[in-house]
Amino acid sequence: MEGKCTKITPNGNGNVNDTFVATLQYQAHSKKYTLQRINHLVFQNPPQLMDNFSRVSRHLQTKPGRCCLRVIPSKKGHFYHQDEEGNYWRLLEYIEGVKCLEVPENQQQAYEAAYTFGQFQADLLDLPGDPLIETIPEFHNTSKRFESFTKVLKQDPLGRSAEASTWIDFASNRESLCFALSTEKLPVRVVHNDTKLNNVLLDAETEKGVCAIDLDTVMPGCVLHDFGDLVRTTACPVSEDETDLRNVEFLAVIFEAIVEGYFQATKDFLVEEEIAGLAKAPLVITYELGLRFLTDYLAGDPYFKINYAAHNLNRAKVQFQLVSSMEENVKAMEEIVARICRKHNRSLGTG
Ligand code: GN1
Ligand code: MG
Repeated sequence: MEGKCTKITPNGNGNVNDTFVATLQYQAHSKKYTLQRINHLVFQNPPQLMDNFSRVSRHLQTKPGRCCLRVIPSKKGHFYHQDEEGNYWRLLEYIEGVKCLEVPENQQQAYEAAYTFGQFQADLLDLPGDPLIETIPEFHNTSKRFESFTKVLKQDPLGRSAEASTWIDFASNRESLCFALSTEKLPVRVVHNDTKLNNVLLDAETEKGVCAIDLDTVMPGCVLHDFGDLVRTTACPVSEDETDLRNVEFLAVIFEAIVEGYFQATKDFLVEEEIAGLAKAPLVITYELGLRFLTDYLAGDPYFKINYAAHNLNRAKVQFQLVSSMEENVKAMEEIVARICRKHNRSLGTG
């Protein structure tokens, strides 16, 4: 790769890494790249992370017709570059003609996002070689997240617990959700682990799914966490950063589109026990995120980037409000999953 970097502009709104678009000029041509600084407090071993990332990317490139994030190697031949201050950077091909959404505008977009993440899982069923490294161990261990919450709550280092008491009670009363999925009995597969709606690219014109992005947490895990996290961020009319809780509600019609899209891509490999968890997974993962935001707020915001003092508390409230709305819709969710299973001649499983 030759040329001179002529422009760098911030891009995206990730809560952990920093993302930029870098423009390189070579003679009369200019080309865009995605430049990212990896948060090495969160990801403690960036070289290992980039090993996972590049293995997944190269594997996806062997699948006919698939688009995926391609990593540009450094001059030293690594898939990352470490600067003098110890920061880790990576450069990715910039994909043109795409968009990503904070909230869906219609069911079709939700279907496409779900199909794309489902296909991502399907494509990685035959990833060759050793298992991927766990970039963040116990990432979706909800019980461990609950333990961290109770530990910080006990210490209450900034005296923030009084202000959050309603939501602390909400979280404490639902500890049973930590055990709702029995993930230890489910197959371990290569999954994405961060399937927010804005981590999937859609074609800007046709709105067909293009590819999953943000491959930092791709590692061995459970398909239900991917499914649940997509529902969490898609079957709700507002984003995680909403401040008016009256706008937070679970949207069953969007859920239905997600189940359709996800099932279309995964129905040939999901086992019954996985299918049996589809209706519960969104509740668990939404609760888990609520716990994580609340824990970070109580601890003084060491993990998620914030824009204002109570940002993480507000994020926690949104998640817990959505949990409440999902609780009211559990029956409807079960019926939708059952109906779509029947349509595809798959048995619902017993869990
Ligand atoms: C973080 O950085 P970003 O926005 O892609 C977090 C996810 C959360 C998400 C909530 C490594 O993802 O687990 O679901 O924020 N990533 C990590 O917005 O913790
Ligand atoms: Mg991420």
